This record gives sequence, C-alpha cells and structure tokens, in this order.
Amino acid sequence: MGISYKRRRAIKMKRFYFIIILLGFICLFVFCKEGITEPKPYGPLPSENQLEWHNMEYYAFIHFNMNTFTNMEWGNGSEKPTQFNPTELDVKQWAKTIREAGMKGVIITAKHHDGFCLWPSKYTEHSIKNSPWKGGKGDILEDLSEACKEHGLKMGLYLSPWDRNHAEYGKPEYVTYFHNQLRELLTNYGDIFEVWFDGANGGSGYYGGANETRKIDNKTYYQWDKAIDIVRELQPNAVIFGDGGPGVRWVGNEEGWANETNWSLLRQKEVYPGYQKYKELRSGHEDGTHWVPAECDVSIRPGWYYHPSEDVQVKTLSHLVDIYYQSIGRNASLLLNLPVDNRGLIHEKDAEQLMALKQQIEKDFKHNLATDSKVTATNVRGGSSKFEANNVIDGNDQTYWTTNDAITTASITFEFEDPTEVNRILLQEYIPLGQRIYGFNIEAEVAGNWTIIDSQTTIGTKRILRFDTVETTRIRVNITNSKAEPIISNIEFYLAPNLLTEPIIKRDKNGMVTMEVTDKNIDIYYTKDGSSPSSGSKKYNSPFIVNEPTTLNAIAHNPDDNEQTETKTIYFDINKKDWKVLKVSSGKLDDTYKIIDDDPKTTWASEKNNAPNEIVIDLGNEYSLQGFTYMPVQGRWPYGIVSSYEFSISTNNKVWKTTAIGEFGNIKNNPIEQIIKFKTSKARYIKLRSIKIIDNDNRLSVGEIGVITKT
Ligand code: FUL
Repeated sequence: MGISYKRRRAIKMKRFYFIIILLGFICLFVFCKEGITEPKPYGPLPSENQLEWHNMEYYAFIHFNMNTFTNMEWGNGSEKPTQFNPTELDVKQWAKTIREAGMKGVIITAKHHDGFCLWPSKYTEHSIKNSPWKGGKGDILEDLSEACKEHGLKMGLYLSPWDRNHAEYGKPEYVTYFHNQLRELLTNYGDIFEVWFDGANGGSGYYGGANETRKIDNKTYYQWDKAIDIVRELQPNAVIFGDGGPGVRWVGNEEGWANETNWSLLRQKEVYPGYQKYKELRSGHEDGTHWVPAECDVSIRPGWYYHPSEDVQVKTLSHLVDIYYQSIGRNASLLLNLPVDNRGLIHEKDAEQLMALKQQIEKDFKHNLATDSKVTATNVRGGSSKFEANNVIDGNDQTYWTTNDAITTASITFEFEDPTEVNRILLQEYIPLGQRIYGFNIEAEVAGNWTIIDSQTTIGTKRILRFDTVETTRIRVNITNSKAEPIISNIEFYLAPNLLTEPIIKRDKNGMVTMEVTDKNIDIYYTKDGSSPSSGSKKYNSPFIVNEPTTLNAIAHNPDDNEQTETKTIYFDINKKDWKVLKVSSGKLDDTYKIIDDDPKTTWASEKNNAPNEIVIDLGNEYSLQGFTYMPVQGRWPYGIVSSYEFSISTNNKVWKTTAIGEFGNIKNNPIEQIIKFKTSKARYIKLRSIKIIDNDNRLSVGEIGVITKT
C-alpha cells in the first residue's frame, strides 16, 4: 500500500516551507556580511585596566596615619613612632562601613608626607613596628587586605613620594628607598587596584634632623619611569594615579567636582606631578593623546585627617549629593575620604552621612523609566538590529546604538504610553571604542511642543543631568557634535524625589530671618511659640523680622510624600540693630562689625598681644541680662579661640561688674556656640576679656558675641 495523497501533500508542503526558511536565513546572512560593518575605534582608547577601573565608580579614601594622632594635616617628619597609638583600631569596621555605603574599594595612606609607614617596612625604623600598637607586631595593611577580601572590596595604596622624615630625601639614595618601598607594598598585600602618587612634593622638613628646605625636580627626581615599571611588573592590573596619570588623573581640585565638559583624554606627556596648569585637569584635553580619565578626591569633612573639632563639620547630605552628581555624573569617579579617627574607627557621624547619601542615591535612581518606553532613532547603522536604538535600554553594557559611518548628528527618541514625569537622565557612551560626543541636548514634548530642557557637551563613561520635573510623552536626545559616529550603550530616565534636608535658618543684624532648603519643591513650616511645627503650621514664604527673644522651631516638608525632617530649633535673642563695638584692645575697629553681625562665619581677630584682649560693646539700650554667648571662629583653620574668659557688664561704660569668669570646656575640639548664664543684672554695655587662648596663641578671635536677656 502506498502513502495517501493527503500525506504526500503534507510532506511536500513541509519541504517547501523548509526551503523558504533556509533561503531567508541565507539572505539575512549575506546581507549582514556585506552591508554592516562594526564601527571603528576613534582616538585614544582605555586599556583593560582602565575599563575595570571605570566600573569602580565610587570608592573610599582613608587618611589614617601619624597625623591622626598629632592633629595635623601635614606632619613635618619629626614625629615619634610612639605617638601612633590607636586604642580601638578595627579595620573590619572600616571595610563593613565602606561596603554598606555602596563603595567598591578603599585606598589607604600607607605613607603620607611625614614618612611614617603603616606597615613594618624593612627599609625604615619610622613605622608601626616601633609604635605601641599591637606591641609593634601589627601590620595595618595586612589586616586591611584581609578585611577587604572578606567584604568584597578592592584595595589601593597611597604612597607619598615626598618624605619629610627621610635623612636622604633629595639625594639619589632616597629614590632607591622609595622604589624599594613600592616593591615591598606591591608584593605583600595581594591585588592592588590603584596606586596613588601624590602631587605635593618637596619643601621644608625634618629630614633626619637636618630641619631644612629641600627642593627637587618633580619631573625627574623620582625616576617615574622606573616606578611605573615596578607597578606594571608587580601589579599588572593596577591603574596608576597621578596629576597626569598615566592611568587615572587628578581632577584639579580637592572639592569633588569635574567640569561639565570632561574628556577622559589628556596630552599626557605634558602633565607631571605638580603640573602648574592643573585647572586644565578639570576638563582633560579634547585633543588628548592618551586615555587618562579623572578621579575626584574629596573629604567628607574639611580636613583629610581626623580632627575632633571637625566633628561638627561633616558635609551635609545636600552637599554630598551635589558631589555625587558633579563627579560620577560628570564622567569621573568619586574617591570620598573618610578620616579614620584617633580611636582607629570611622566616626559614627561620617558613617551616618555615608548611609544618608547611599539612601538618597537609591531613591533618585529607583525606577528606570526608559525601560517602559518605545525607542527609535533617526539613523541606525546599516539598519541592523545589532545597532538598534533599543540597545540603550536593554541593560547590557556591551550592546549599543550607533549610526552609519560619517553620520555624526542623530536623534534617539523615547516614547511613553502615558504622560510621564522625568527629572534625571543618565547617558553612557560605549567607551571601549573611544569618547566621541561633544555636543548634545535633551528635548521633551510637552502638550505637543518640543522644548529643550538642557544642552551639554561631553558624555563619556557616565553623564547624569538633573533638571526640573517635566511631564512628557516623548523625550529625545539630539547628538549635535561628535568626533565620529556616536556610540551610546545606555540611556536611563528617572523621576527623583525632592531632596528633603533640614532648613538652614539665619538672622541678620537688623533682625531679618531667612530660611532655606536646597530643593525648591520642599516647603518650610515654623512656629514661634515653642510648639512643634507640622505641615499645618505657618508656612515660610519670605523673610520676616524677629526683634524679641524668640525660639524658632522649623521643619522641612515634602508635599509629594508628606515626609518631614526633624524639628530644627534656633533661639534668637534681641536683634543687634543698635549694637556697636566701642573698643577693642588691639586689632581693626573697622572690622568689628563681624563680631555682632549675627553671622558666625565672619570672623574678627585682634592683633597678637601679650596682655589679655578685650572687646567692649554698646547694646544701644539697657536690658536685663542673664547671660552671654561666644561663638568661636568657624573656619577650617581655627585660631585665637578663647578658652578662659572674664565677662563684665555696665550701665554707664564706667563702672563695671564682672558677672562670669571661667573656662569654655572642650572648645578646641568642639568649637560650637558657648552659652554662659549669670545672675540677672541690668546693663547697656558688655565686655569680654580673654584670659587664655587655645594653643597659647595671643590673638583673640570671635565668630559672634551675643547676649541672653531676661524676658
Ligand atoms: C594632597 C596631600 O597633600 C593631602 O594631604 C592629601 O593627602 C590629599 C589627598 O592630597 O596632595
């Protein structure tokens, strides 16, 4: 029996379809092979090490060394190893905190300019082996290297070329020592991701007791070629940081920002440690010959090292958020310094701010709205799906959207099903093929009209733009200038919540009170009767006068989610409109308005004076006084802070009565406003006399003087 007609027909049809599909595949293959080429690399390219480093993005700097115990920023090299004595050193606490903060690595000051080594170097006695810590048997780098492994962090090392301790600094012998130490460091502590060479070089120092100034030639003295070879030999995966790289460059400031235009390119042979035109490093060089991306180093406090007096100066959340957007969001990495304290721990205030930053960034980048959109482009290379627009939202950093050869302007459009609110855009070029784009703008379609929201220059490895919330159905990125066809691997959109930070409250000499928050979408509510404010209290709209003693309570409130800050309380006494400084025992009288301008940031200081200094103030009217306040200088380098005082009052500027005499406890370490109360007395004139100034400085400085009146 033969097979039925039906069956034969089915087999024939199957064959037919099979041939059609096969032909389809062959056509596609031929088309792909002939029509579509990969885009060619353009300009200097990143090395494998640099690509790995770009992924680090956010990591910690630890400044912990001799300066931590001498309360210095730059020790001169004459310190004794016995001074290095942490009582609770716990590198695991560092690693855990850093990891929890979302950072990927840590770079530690193995040796700073004072020459003290955190490891028991066999080339010097100036190290922890002669310190009391662990009876001289410890090795901080070894412990840190283990803690990093445990917490999944990469480790980097800071080694200062300048060594103010070493007797032979300035001679060839020191360079051999420097290279030997580099070998020692790169051999004994596992994988190192970055070697940090500081640009600060040469000058005065202890130098083994010589106590003199030694100048060196930054370009030649350290034999950089040899030092670089040592790194390449012992840590082939590490990048080398320096003013001009060669792996990673300094960003030209210590404030944590890159310029908006920021090339990962540099005319590298022109730049050397201590480069005079260092401000160029904020943008790199558009015509750079090498790939040398920028790293933003900044401390979470004013100083790099721990100083107890800076416990009140940890950077605010809004400042840290700005740093994040102005470094990582501007094609640079962020190296945020944590000054480990003299116990040997990351201070709890620093840890708290790190976590606040982490949480805020998580909130800002919670849901990528681009993935909900339909993406199209004006040009797709070869019309191929390999280079299609959709690649920018596929979450794969190896795929990208690009255009045909010689097409250097193009647009990519994102269409949302419903009107969508957006206030952040994140863009990434596919940098393995070079940095190309130097002109782009963002347009949003609002009620049928296209409006430009922002115009910018470079993108690089990551660019993030913040703009006012826009509700849109379509948003497009127009590439307006590119050195070669643009290649973009990723584009994301977000709706970041309002930034909720405590209100900053100020009053001027005339009694005018202003309140401020960073985000203009946040509201401020306050009370003047001592009660707790809420969103039902009086809303702050414009400055107002406070003449009488008043306790102001204020909150910042986010109308979008009804969240609010804790209450900020500030007490204002009588305003200082009629106040006048009548007399100072030395120093400029002209400047004395700074003592009574209700602005603690402005400082007045006397001249150096061996006798106690005095300030006499006329309050303009008679009041019942029951105390006074002294706010010490608030700047980075405190001086002239009164530690013992005498305070007197008078009704006629002739007969004086001393109402308080004493000490401002712990004012050096904690330079906050001092409030001293005394028995209520009538007075129109007040006199502050300094009996003792901290560090035996014989100047008297004042951030602000105030009174407490009886109401
Ligand atoms: C500078 C140094 O002089 C500072 O002390 C600090 O280490 C900073 C990171 O680099 O050049």
